[in-house]
Amino acid sequence: MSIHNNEIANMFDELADLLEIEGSNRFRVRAYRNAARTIRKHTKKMAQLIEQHRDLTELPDIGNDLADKIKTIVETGQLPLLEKVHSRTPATLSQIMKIRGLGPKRVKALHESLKIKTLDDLKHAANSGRIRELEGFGKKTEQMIKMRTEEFSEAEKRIKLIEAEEIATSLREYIKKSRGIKDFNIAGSYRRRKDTIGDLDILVTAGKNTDVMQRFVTYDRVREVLSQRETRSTIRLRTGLSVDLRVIPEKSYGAALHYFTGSKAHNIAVRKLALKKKIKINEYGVFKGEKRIAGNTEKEVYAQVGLPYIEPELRENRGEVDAAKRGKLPELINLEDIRGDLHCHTGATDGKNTLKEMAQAAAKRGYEYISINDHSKHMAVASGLGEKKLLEQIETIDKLNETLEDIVILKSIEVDILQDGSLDLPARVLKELDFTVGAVHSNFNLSRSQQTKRLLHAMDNPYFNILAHPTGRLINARKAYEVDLEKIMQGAKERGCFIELNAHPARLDLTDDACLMAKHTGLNIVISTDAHRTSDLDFMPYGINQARRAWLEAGDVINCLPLKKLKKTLSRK
Ligand code: DGT
Ligand code: CA
Ligand code: CA
Repeated sequence: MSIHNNEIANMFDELADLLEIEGSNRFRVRAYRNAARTIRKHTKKMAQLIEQHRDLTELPDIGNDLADKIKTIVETGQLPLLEKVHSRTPATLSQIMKIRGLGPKRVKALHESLKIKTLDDLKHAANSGRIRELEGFGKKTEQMIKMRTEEFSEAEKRIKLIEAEEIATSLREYIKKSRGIKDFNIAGSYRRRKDTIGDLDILVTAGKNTDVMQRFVTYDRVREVLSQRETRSTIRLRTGLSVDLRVIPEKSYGAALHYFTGSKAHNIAVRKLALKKKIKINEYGVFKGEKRIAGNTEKEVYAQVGLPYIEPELRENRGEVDAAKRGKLPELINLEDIRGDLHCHTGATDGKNTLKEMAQAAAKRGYEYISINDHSKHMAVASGLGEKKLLEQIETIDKLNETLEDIVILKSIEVDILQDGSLDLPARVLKELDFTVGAVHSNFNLSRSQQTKRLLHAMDNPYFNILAHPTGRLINARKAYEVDLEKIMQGAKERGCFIELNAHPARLDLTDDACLMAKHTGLNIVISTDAHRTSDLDFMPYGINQARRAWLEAGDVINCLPLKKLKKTLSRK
């Protein structure tokens, strides 16, 4: 089983946190943090490098000792030093360190004087007024801790889909090695491709002598086993994520998959139909009286209530059951429908690759076009493009396009929308571009009406075409700014502009609800990755997930258009 880089990095970060709390030498602490950063950023898996006998000490900040530790983690899933530290200092303290305003000294004091180990302990202590009594804390700090603990547990409850995928990939490899394993699937919100995940719901079928449950509860990344029974167990992983595993009889697999995929609201709507037909649907099958009439596959389950198969992304009780009944389900967009990426950066600003590298990477993904949208000056990226530099880039692209055979680079920019809604570059240069993408990177705190006015004003500029990451949210890190999305969408439609569904798995800030709103407004969208390096082009599936959850079809998304039509669609004439 090959461990994901993020999981290795998390171990080093946790080690650094705990050592820091223990008052360890700060150079040592920093060495582990730097290693974590190197590993997290590395595009190849450490496991793969080791397999190829590559010298890990060639990586920045990795010396012999760290290289050995990485090898141990890859081979055993464990870091012995971290285990040793755990015997002295509870692992949960590293979670408490993540609360803004709580550094290692304070966490240490809370642990030593108040025996605080977990977030819950911390919450209780703050609520009962015990923290203010501690030296160096006071009433204000206690208030701050109380507020931030609540915020934190709210955000930490759900993790990003991409994080769940990293964890699920390792777990899948491990579980699939169990004796007698047949089917394997992850149901729940994970299968419905929600942008955040509460927990994982794994379903398997297996032969009689399977050891899958035993393997599951002894997985090396388990923090605690929350419950263990013959056909169902729940574990909590070191990352804090909990995972259910259910062993299902083969004849019930479809019914169980349907039941545990949810959503609950969708299941209820389907069961209502069943009730009318005097049949019963549960996780074991479809029953008429005592007689089991279906349950092998999901398709069978739906067929029993007179419905065609409904894609998991649609199962939110947002009208899908009714649409299915009337044969009006959408033909959901697929990754293969995408013909290009319309928001990408290069090393000219804060990207990591050259124009040519980005273009070739897009061609490799079968795209017809890619646009380059480096930042304008105002965004305070070290080298944001001013007028002169942008004109140079335009010239370079024109030349490059003459040499490229299977892809066209479109000339564009991610121009900053200033506080008053004006753009960071003059019309005389914007008109030289194929199209303009605009975005907000400052003044997130304007009032709702001011922010709305600002964005509408930006779209008044005749060269403006696409509003990028229109709400600015970063999952679990930054809330969306206040803006009247309905007005923005209406305004975009009237002006012939479009809005972006940013596929970056930490953004996806046009939520499924918002994408649905766009569809109802009759406003087409663009799905873009905001790639800062070639590998980021692979974020596209996250955008597709979100779009599918919003019922979008290829015809609702303009980067499904062939180049000629795209150009025509983008021209505001
Ligand atoms: P999550 O984990 O919060 O991201 O969301 P889900 O949808 O994965 O929810 P979860 O893990 O609580 O349950 C998985 C599925 O199991 C859920 O989507 C539908 C089904 N389920 C759970 N509890 C019930 C229930 O009480 N009634 C029905 N009909 N279905 C349930
Ligand atoms: Ca779940
Ligand atoms: Ca669950």
